[in-house]
Amino acid sequence: MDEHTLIVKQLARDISEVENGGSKTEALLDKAWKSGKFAYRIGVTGPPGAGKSTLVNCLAAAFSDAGKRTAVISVDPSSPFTGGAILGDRIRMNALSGRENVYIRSMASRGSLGGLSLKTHDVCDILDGYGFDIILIETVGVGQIELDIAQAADVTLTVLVPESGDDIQAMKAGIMEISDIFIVNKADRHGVEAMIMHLRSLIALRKNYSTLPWEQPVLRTIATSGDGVEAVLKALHDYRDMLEKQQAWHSIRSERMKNKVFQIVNDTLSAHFWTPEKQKLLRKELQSATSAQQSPFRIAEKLLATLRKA
Ligand SMILES: Nc1nc2c(ncn2[C@@H]2O[C@H](COP(=O)(O)OP(=O)(O)OP(=O)(O)O)[C@@H](O)[C@H]2O)c(=O)[nH]1
Ligand SMILES: [Mg+2]
Repeated sequence: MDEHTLIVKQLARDISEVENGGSKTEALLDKAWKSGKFAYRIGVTGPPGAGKSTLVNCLAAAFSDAGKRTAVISVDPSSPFTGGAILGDRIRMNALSGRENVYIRSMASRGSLGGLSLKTHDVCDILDGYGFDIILIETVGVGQIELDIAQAADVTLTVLVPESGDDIQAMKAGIMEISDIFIVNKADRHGVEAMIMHLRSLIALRKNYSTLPWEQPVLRTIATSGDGVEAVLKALHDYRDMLEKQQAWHSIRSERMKNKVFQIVNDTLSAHFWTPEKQKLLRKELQSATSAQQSPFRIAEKLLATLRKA
């Protein structure tokens, strides 16, 4: 087996280990952080079928052509199975599979939605450690979980289509806040101008989406033919430039680090706290809670009081 194949196999194993929360997770993340390398993380979100994968394909090919080591992660929070959508992505992604500097991976939720965005962070850290320059993270849909996943990224692209009016209506605040770049894909269809105007008017209404000096651009693409992809690449480049000039490139990373430390400490404290005895005490209190006319605060108080005794 050649060296490249060996590295890719090792990478796949490392990612699986981290995804499953295996015993080597900490050691792998230590090693990744030691590398001191950071990829540019690009989140791509938007409603089902908007053309996210087709666009990600175009972007990955362009980055790869420019000599950038590029990873594509497609995260599907809607299904715990490696279902049709991801299989479809895989087939289309085959256009990239001959390239040595492109790595493709899909992640499914396996039932626990909450953990998925945290896992996505860890997988990105592993990819950092392997020296990737670019990580494209595709998530289906426009729900809260997808927004969380998108926020694992340095920059978020929202891909819409001329018919996306209802999706925007449903998710208006979330979409407007997290999107750094808007794309109206399927610009070969009727209604593209109206959608662009609609987005621009919403952007104009939301003056303070970010403290960074950045105006959310609205770009049009035809991902199937590659039309408009150059402008998307330029916007991604400009955004990163802006982050670096504002010293935000580092503050994003330290903010992520802080969140991770909070999460580790909270998980550890909570795991220590919920001993079998405390769980038993909780069950006992719950059984008598209604008859004793207690609020949850009083039960929590009793449980926490055991800390003081300890
Ligand atoms: N007409 C037209 N069709 C497009 C364009 N971009 C993508 N498509 C088609 O739209 C369909 C969905 O594209 P995908 O790239 O799979 O969309 P997606 O957003 O990744 O879909 P999910 O991951 O399933 O949410 C495919 O049949 C694409 O060929 C475009 O610009 N114009
Ligand atoms: Mg897709």
